[in-house]
Amino acid sequence: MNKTTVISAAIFTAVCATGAQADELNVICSAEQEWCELMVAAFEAENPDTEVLMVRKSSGETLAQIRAEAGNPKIDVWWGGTGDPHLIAAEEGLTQESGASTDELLGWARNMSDISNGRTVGIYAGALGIGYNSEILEERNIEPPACWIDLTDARFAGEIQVANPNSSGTAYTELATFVQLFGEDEAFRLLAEIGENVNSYTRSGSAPSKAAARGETGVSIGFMHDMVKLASTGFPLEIVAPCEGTGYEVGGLSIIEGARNLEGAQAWVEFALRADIQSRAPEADSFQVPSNSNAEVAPESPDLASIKLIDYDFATYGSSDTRARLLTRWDAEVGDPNPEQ
Ligand code: S7P
Repeated sequence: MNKTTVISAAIFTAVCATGAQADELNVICSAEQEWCELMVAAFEAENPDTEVLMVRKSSGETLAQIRAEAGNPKIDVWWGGTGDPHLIAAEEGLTQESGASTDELLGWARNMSDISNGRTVGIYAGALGIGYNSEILEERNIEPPACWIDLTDARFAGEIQVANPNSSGTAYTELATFVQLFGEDEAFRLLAEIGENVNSYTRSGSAPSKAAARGETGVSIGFMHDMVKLASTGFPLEIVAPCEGTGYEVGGLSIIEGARNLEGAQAWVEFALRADIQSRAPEADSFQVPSNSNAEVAPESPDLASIKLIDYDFATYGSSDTRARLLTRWDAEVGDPNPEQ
């Protein structure tokens, strides 16, 4: 090979390398890992010129990261996780209007868009509940819980696991649900009493039900759809819709303010709101109720119409001040004696 050929080959390689370079789309995903991975693979299959770099993080932790990176955002789009922190990010100007059409979406999903002036939108819904390991409770001769109030009973000493609301959107939904069901002072009294029975506050919201399924704890608090996933794979996990009523989440989807790949982020939003894409969630054993009215609802999905749901006030509990105040009070009056690092 002569000198000219070597130079041409080098230029050709460089041009090819540049030409083939994929656009990067940085996604932070707050749903379960399996579903996050399915979404990434499906998006890349439709958009071969985009490489999706995805990180999975709990909702409260994601809000903290987006706040910390506000001056120099590393993330383009935040998909999944409870809606309250998405609304707070919108209120704080950390996310931007996506321009997504909400025509096919159910009312509770459009509501998130209305509250946030189009900065977040609902992608799924799911109700909060109690899970228990029937074999463990039977072995220990403990009567299963039917109501939130039962969890304050001494028979559950050391048996309950729940997440920390500072890091977990699930646990923040629980905190906000208690305040709406019982009034603020009574809610904190009950949460502190339940705290006497808690063996561990986890960072992630789905961890307690996984632990209950495996028999590492008797009782968990979490989203019912996460429990369905475990029960449907054969674990002895029973699911309780608490007698007093319960709260629910609307999972959020937001584009970060200052996103480097805005076009890619907008494409992700359109993709994630499509009925055919939402209908694929059960392939990843995710059983939330989809927000697109034309998406298929898995037979395993908890029937929200048959659960006594509160009229969850997303505008109030998805506001920065309310969350900060409730978390400060939770730290002072309930608290986690052994926070996870
Ligand atoms: O995908 C399961 C799920 O329960 O996880 C999300 C949750 O916010 C993430 O976990 P954290 O509680 O740790 O924040 C829910 O949105 C979703 O339904």
